[in-house]
Amino acid sequence: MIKTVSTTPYSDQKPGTSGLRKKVPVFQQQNYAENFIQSIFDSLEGFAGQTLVIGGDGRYYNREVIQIAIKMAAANGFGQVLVGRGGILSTPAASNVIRKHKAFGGIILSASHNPGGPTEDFGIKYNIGNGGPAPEKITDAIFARSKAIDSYRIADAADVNLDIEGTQTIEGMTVTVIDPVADYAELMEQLFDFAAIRAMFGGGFRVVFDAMSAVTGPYAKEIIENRLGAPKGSVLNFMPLPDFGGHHPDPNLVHARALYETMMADDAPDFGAASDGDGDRNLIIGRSIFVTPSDSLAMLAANAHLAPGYAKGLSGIARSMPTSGAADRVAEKLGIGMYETPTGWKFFGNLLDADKVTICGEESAGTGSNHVREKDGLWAVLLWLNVLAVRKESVIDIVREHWATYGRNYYSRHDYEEVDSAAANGLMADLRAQLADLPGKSFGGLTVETADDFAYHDPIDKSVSEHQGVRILFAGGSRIVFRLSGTGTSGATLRVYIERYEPDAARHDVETQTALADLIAIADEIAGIKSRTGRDAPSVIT
Ligand code: VG1
Ligand code: CO
Repeated sequence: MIKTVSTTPYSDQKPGTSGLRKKVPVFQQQNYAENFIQSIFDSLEGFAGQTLVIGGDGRYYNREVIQIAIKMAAANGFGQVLVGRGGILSTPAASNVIRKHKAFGGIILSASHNPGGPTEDFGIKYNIGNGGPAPEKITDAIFARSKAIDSYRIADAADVNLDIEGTQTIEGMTVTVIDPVADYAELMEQLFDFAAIRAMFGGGFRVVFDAMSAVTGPYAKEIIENRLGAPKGSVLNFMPLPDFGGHHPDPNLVHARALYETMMADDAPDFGAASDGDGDRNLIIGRSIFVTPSDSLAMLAANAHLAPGYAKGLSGIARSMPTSGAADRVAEKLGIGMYETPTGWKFFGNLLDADKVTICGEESAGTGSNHVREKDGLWAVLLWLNVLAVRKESVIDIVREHWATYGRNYYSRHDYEEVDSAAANGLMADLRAQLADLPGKSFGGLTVETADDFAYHDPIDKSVSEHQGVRILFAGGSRIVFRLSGTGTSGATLRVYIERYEPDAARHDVETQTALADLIAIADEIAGIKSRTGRDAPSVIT
C-alpha cells in the first residue's frame, strides 16, 4: 500500500558543497529525511520505471534512511532500486554503479570525513545519471521544494533485507541488493596494470592502507590484498564501523597521524595511503615524505599515461580554485587544457562529460578522473601504485624530480573550525569590501597584483557561480585564498589557503610552514583572523 503522509517543511535543508549534512538528531526529527528525499524526487522528471541507486558509507543512521529511501522510491514510481549489501556503497562505487547500470540517478548517504555516531554527522546527497553530484540548478530546486513541501509518498511495507544479495519486490518495484565491491573492482582492473603492481608487491614492496574504519575497508581488502596480493594486514582498520571507532575518518596529517608516524619511521613501508568516510578522498605518504594533495594531482597527471587506462594521454586537467597551481604547469608542458572551478566535485561533471578534461583534483585530498563522476580515493592510490610499478623509483625520488622539472608550489591550508558564524561572515564581508583597494598595496616584500571574489563561468552549460572565495594574488605567483566551508554542521569553518611558487631546486627543502610564514602573517594582517575569530592558531593545518 502506498501512503501519502502530510508534513510540514523545514527551512534549513539547503544542500552545501556536497549534499545536505546535519547532526544525526537533526535528521531524526519528524519527517526530516522524508521531506528531503521527497524534495529530491519532486525536483526530478522522467524517472517513472527507471533505476535508482542507493548506498552509503555505513555510518550511524545509514540503514534507517536507506529503508526510508527504498520505500519512498517505490511509492514515487521508480522501477528498480540497486542497493549495496549492508547498505554500503562508497561514493565513487555508487557513481560507477549509476553509470554502469544506466540508472536515472542515485542517493548517497554520507557525511564524508565528518565523524559519525548518534550525536555526530549524517548526510544525504543526490547524484544524476552521469554518476556525479547534482549540479546547482538541481540542488537549488531541491532546497526550494523543501521549503514548501506538504506531503510525501511512502510504501507501507516491511523492511528490505539488506544483508542478502538478490531481488525483492515492493509495490511493483524491484529492489536488488548488490555486491558493493564487484563492479568497482572490475573497473579498477580495466584501468590499471594489476600484473605489474602484483609483481612489485611480490618483489617485497611494502604498502600500508588505512581504511580508517570507514567504507573503503571492503574495497581495499579485496583489491589490495586479494587481487593484488599484498600481504594480509596491509589494509588497516578495514571494518566499516557506524562511529568510525570514534575517530574522524579524515585522511589528513592530524586524523591519520598514526599512518604518518609509521611512514616517517626508519623501517617505514614503501607506500602509505588512507581514505575518508565515504571513500572519495586519499592521503598519499611515501617513505619519509608526505605528498600534498595538490602536488599529488600534478604528479598523477604527469605520469598517468603509464597506466593502461590513460595510455592515450589526457584531454585536459581541472582543479578547484583553491588547489595549488602545480597541475597548471603540467598541463602547460603537455599542451592540454587547464580549468579552474569552484570547490566541490559537482563543478567537474560538465567538463568530464564534454571530454574537456580527463583528470581532476582538489586540495582537500580529492583526485579522480573520467572513470566515474566523483573523486575516488582508492583510484588515486592504485594510480600511484601503477606509476611506482612502472617507474621503479621511490615516492620521494618521483616527488623531487617533479619539483626539479616544474618547480615547487609550497602549499598549506589553515582551517579555523566551529568559529562564530557572525564573526566568520563579517570577516568575509570585510575582505570583499577591501578587494578594490588591495591591488598595488605591499605587505612586507610582496605586492598584491589582483584581488577578487572568484566567479565561475561554466564553459559547457554557461551557468555562473559567484562568491566562490576571495583570492589575493601577489606578484611572483604567491596567493592567499579565503572561503567558508560548505560542509560543516556547527558554526562556521574558515579556510585559508596559502601558496608560494618556488622555481629554484636549491630551495625545495624548506619546511612548508616556514616557507609560507610571511604569507601566513599577511593573511592575518589583511583579514584580522586572530582578532575576529578569537583563535591564536588554526584548528587544523593540512
Ligand atoms: C570540502 C572540501 C571540498 C570537497 C568537499 C566535499 O568542502 O574543501 O574540496 O569537495 O569538502 O568532500 P568545504 O565546503 O567544507 O570546503 V567530501 O570528501 O566531504 O564529500
Ligand atoms: Co568524502
